[in-house]
Amino acid sequence: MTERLTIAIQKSGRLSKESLALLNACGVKFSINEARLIAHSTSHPIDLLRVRDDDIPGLVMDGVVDLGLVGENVLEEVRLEREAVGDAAEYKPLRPLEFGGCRLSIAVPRETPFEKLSDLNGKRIASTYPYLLQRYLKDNGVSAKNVNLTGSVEVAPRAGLADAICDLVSTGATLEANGLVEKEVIFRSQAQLIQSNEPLSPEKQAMIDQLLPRIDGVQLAKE
Ligand code: PRT
Ligand code: ZN
Repeated sequence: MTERLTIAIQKSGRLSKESLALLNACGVKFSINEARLIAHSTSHPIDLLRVRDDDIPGLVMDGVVDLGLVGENVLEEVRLEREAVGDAAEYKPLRPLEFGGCRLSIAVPRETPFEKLSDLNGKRIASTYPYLLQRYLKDNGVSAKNVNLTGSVEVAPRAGLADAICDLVSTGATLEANGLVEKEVIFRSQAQLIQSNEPLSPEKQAMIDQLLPRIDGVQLAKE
């Protein structure tokens, strides 16, 4: 029996379309059934696992899947969290991917005076990225409190839950619409292709060795 390479991608969200399109452009074809977690390639012995983006780093780090396509923001946040609790947190970075670009930034309400990062000392900052945020604050000698939210971070100051936020920004329209001003970029991100650290069979390795130059070709052609 041929071994099947498994790749985790985001099921539905900002990375889904481009993840599938990249694989497709590399000649790896799928016919997706929206209701299914797994999609078998119609052209290669490859299976897609379609999951929430937050689950992708852990699946790769635990060796449950061979490859994953995920935003570096989520990847690094999960890595820091797993490291902190002693779970496996290793992976092989294979390629930066030319989509999913964004930045994780600290923003404050328009009317809040803010001159320097240390103005946040003793303040509450709402975020979905507590580990990236705390690492940045610590590196810069600032001590602030995390208010951990899984969504609606941008409304936290108005709701009286926090003094500032730390959230992903791409165009800046969401900050603007919520009366917030971006003050400090703490992490720049794009999607990345990663591999599990587990040893792979020669068949699977051969498939990856074939896939990588194709990805390079597709990305080069786009430039
Ligand atoms: O359901 P699942 O957990 O899989 O999806 P999700 O809702 O957690 O993630 P999703 O689909 O929103 O984003 C997936 C990944 O896309 C992120 O982890 C980033 O790597 C990348 N990405 C790129 C972004 C953005 N740009 C982005 N702008 N992710 C989120 N946003 C959000 C941001 O949180 C804010 O609410 O868009 C809003 C800001 O956008 P602007 O354009 O108004 O600045
Ligand atoms: Zn998510």
